[in-house]
Amino acid sequence: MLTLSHSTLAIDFPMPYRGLYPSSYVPGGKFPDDFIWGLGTAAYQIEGAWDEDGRGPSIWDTFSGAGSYEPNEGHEVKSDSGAVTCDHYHRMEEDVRLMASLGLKNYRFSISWPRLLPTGTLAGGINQKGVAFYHRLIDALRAHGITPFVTLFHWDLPQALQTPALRGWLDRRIVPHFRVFAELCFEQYGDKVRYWTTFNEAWTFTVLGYGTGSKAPGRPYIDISTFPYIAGHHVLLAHAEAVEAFRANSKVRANGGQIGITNNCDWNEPASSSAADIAAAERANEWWLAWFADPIWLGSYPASMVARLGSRLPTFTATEAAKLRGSADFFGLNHYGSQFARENRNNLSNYWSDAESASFHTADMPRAASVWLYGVPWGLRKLLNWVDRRYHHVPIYVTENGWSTKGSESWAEGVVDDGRVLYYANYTGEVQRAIAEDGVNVRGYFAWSLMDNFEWERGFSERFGLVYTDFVTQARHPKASARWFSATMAANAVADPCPFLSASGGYAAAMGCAAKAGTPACGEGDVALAVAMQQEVQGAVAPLQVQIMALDAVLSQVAYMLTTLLVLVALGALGALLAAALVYCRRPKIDPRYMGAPTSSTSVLQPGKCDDRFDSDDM
Ligand code: PNW
Repeated sequence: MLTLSHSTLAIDFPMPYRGLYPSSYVPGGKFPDDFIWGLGTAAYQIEGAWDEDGRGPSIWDTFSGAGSYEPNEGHEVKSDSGAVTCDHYHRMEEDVRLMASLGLKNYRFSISWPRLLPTGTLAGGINQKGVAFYHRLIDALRAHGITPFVTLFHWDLPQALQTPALRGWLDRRIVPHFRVFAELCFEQYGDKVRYWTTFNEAWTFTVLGYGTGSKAPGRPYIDISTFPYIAGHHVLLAHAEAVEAFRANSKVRANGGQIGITNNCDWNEPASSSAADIAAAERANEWWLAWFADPIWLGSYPASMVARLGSRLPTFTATEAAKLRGSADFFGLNHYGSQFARENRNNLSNYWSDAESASFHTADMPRAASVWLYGVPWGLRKLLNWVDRRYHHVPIYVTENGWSTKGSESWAEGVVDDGRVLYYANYTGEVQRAIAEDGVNVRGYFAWSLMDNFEWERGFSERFGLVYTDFVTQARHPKASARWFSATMAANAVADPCPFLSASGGYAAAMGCAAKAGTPACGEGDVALAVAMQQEVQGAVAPLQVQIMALDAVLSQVAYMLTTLLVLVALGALGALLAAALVYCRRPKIDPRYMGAPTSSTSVLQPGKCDDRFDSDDM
């Protein structure tokens, strides 16, 4: 049993903290007995069936170009939309069986608002087939012993609520519409679902959806100076309304329902120990996370934002602030990577410069396939500590954490995901330390994502899944990371990554796996490369030497591929020969003994058999 005492565990990290990756690593850290492990998805990213069974269009259908819609200019991978994606709508039962086979006990997913309310409102009618779909999903999960964690809004706003007449989250009139949708969900599923979150990542869909336009709705609804703050304000008001409805609902009350909100944040680490940089990093964290969390847990926007933004930041009435304060039972936190922050004074009026903080990454931060994602495990521990202190030891669920690889990977390549295994081993290790050593109240951890899916404006060009999705055949292939995660969930402790790493990837050696019994042996070249990668991080080896070793590894990779090709060609030739021989042998033959007139008891044409031309019947 872990004994945690918050008051005695006020650990301050050195500032700045220069962590290495992987820094030190001790697998095996135990989690509290009631710790919740899970995997997550979002409706638009996996369901497909965008225009089936009465579903209405969402802003992501129009943004990504489903059906005959023209993709928005902010949508990067124009060929990819969410029209089909993982086809989960038709493969739901099979996917739930897959989850059960991984030993999953908790599953986070979202409900598609336009599948329930095709025009977003009750006036447009309730789509009963959509309602039934989530009943079937929830029932299937429960039948497999999997607890559902439901998100009401994961970005797929009904298109009918994003028009020139009602401009989505920019229009205050959306608040009651969201409340009605939330009430419908509580009424339908409240007796079966205990854990709810109102919104997923208000930061992302307000800043990127209404600020830069790289997410829906994008153009023409963007203005980086004011729109994120206006949209964010309405999201907060809608959250408070939904929570009020939740707490008034007898079904969810009888079921012991809990509700929260999921916000996201990278960790911003001060670039130096100067007071200016420390303050700039603090502002960067406030502009990202406290923006949405302070009103809920502390009752007002952060003072730094109020001071800087003036009239660009809407204000809450006393009644609204009171309704918001305390409107969450837990703190949902999505976190992927970290960066350094330094002071950057300016007079601009732009979300990105408003915090007067400039961010940068260093060479020791490994990069994922997503341009914004730099793996820095210690950043999560620091962020958890920051949330714990600012929000008075609030119960935290890490609702997303994950690592992306390239969409072009074949399934054979994709399932060997050393980088992801190590990302998770390191990040869950930091969560474990935040709980056991720092006393942070972390209740659960959901890895993102169950399977590769539609990665928003990046389409299928990035894979975040623990299970590989073949988007042509719709086959699902669990990756090494899924096996590692199963082991971790089962042990309720960070599983040793060694048995899950490929022998040839280089990481196994860097992690010291080769030295352990029963782990994959690493080739010598791989060991050298892995060690060089480690030393490069520590500045001990000139980068050129590392490049040469990397080149060496690439060359051996090419040699390996060529050898494989040769073997395949040889096998092909052998196969062709065998086939020819078979055809030759099976050709119709005339037995030499019957070259004369056939008799009634024998047949002229014998079915050919290579080594058995005359069997006993013929003698
Ligand atoms: C989250 N950023 O999005 C979402 O909740 C998921 O739906 C998504 O698939 C996942 O993370 C991976 O992208 C984010 O730029 C998108 O910092 C962008 C950022 C953060 C989160």
